[in-house]
Amino acid sequence: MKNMKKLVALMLVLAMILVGCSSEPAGGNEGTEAGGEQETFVIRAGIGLNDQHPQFKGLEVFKEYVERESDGRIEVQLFHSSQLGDDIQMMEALQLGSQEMTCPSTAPITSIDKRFMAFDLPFLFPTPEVADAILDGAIGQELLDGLQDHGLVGLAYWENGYRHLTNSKVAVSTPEDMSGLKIRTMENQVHLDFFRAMGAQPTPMPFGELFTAMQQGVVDGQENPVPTIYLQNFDEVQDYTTLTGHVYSPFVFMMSKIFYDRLPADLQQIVRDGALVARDEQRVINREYTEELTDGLRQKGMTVIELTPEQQQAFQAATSSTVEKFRDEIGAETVDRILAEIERLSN
Ligand code: KDG
Repeated sequence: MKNMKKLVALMLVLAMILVGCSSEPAGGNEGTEAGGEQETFVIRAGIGLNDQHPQFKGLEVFKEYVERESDGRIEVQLFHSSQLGDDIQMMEALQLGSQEMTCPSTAPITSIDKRFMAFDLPFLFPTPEVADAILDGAIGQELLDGLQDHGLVGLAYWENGYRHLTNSKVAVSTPEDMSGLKIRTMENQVHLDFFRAMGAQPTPMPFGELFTAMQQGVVDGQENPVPTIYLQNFDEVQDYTTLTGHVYSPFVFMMSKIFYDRLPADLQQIVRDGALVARDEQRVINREYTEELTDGLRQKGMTVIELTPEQQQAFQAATSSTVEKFRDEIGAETVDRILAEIERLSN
């Protein structure tokens, strides 16, 4: 019996090695140029959210653009709902060259470059327009460029959006109401810190495990933007949404550097342009959905709590120590430049 198990395990490993060896040519990424034919490439782009989410709509725009502009030399295959793994696993696959594209929130990218923690600071961006200006400006670009040292090509910031709290226990309108609530957070030190500061018990976990964790009562709640709460049907396992808007969450649309370096220059440019075309449309769709679906949550039966300016202020006050705590770890220069830029753009 033991030997049988060993044999099966050995066969599985062999099968995986064989699949691994044959998948690239079959996927077309080795390309063909025989007989004057041009090289062809396959991009597998994976995300954690489902195919109803504006993030997936962004991927569809990208696919349409790249396949059209490359005249079929690039095929883009789309995978949603963590079919290819969670954010961290997919970034690792990009680094190894075994997957071509993904689009994580900035929060898990901090395991690769701590400067991205700057975007996780609570109550940082006052409006989406200020966020756009900083992300699409010099600072945002420097951070994207830095990913090249880690085997990733950061192409553009897309929008996840302002994150809000949901839970199954209590109608939260003050930080005190959060006392003892078990809240799933993204895998990110800044998020863990400010949820502790609000009095909650944060539990980091990948997005793909979240719904079941709420269903089984492993956590009482979570935090995500409105389109995610609505489109992932969190109302089935959560009763209350509090519009805390405690952090603005960007996505980074990125490519494996190993794969990018294999593309001819004209296709690299098409990929770069497509990422920006898709960014612009994705942000528009995300903002429309955010507006429409906030009321949709009420229609689905959730209690939606809008905070008064005083209540909002109480959440900000509770988390005000986070910036100082993380300034050096993130890099004081990065934090100060971002804060100065926000100040300039807000006046
Ligand atoms: O596709 C993106 C998701 O994997 C993830 O980043 C969504 O905001 C998210 C979360 O809470 O994990």
